[in-house]
Amino acid sequence: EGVTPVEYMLIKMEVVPPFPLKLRALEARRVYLAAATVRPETMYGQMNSWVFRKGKYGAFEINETEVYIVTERAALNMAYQGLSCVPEKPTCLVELTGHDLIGLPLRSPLALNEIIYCLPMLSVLTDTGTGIVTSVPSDSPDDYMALHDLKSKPALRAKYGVKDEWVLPFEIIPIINHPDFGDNSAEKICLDMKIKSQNERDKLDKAKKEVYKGGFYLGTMIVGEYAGMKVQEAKSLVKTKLLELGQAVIYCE
Ligand code: A2H
Repeated sequence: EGVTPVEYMLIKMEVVPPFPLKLRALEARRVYLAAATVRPETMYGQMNSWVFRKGKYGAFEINETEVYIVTERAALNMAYQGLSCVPEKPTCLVELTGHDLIGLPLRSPLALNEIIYCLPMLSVLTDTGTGIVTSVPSDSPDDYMALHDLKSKPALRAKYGVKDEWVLPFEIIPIINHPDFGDNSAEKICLDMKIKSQNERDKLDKAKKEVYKGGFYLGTMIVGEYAGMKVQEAKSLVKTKLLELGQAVIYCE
């Protein structure tokens, strides 16, 4: 653990009813996958959410009406930040694995796609954030390659029980113009660096650093109500808006 805490936004990706059997007991509540992000301004480009298939998750009671699906570790941290029914004590209503979450239909704040699906990504860590990641393949090389793998490999979809309709209809939406890499910076850098799959960890870490540098300081929003604005300015405006609308919360670790 670092000395300086990392501040994330937890994006409330609402699970759309009817719920699968495992979540049936929660049908009277609002249930969210709580995805940790440091880039709230990219939420317009959400294409799916990611979980670690073998990861352990739980559905935790946040208040009388809301339930967040996160790792147990995150739920404990959250309980010390006012994000639990009982102070300092997480209440798990249902134990889940990543596998149980794959295929859940979600409605996510700002996403231009009305319904997106929960899918597996190998690089999702269960000891960082909430273990739930929202996917923005236009601007995140990790997200781009993981979605590319699922789209281009029918055998991989079959292996993880991913249905074609959760993946194939989704076209990447450009949301930010990057001074060096254009409107689809994740795809551009993955092509330039000849990254072949989500397993190329070292290359992907490099790619991530490279796009982020210019993107944050010099990138320009090209969709949404802040189109035309610099990413750096839009970021705090989007953050405030999501908090005001109750569509996201702050979480630190
Ligand atoms: B970011 P930090 Cl568009 N496992 O959100 C793996 N990755 C995780 C994670 C976990 N458990 N929890 C969060 N993340 C990702 C958007 C995004 C992100 C874009 C571009 C870059 C980027 C859409 N995915 O992150 O090292 C989440 O992806 C680049 C660092 O814990 C989160 O923000 O600070 C970021 O990593 C947090 O990384």
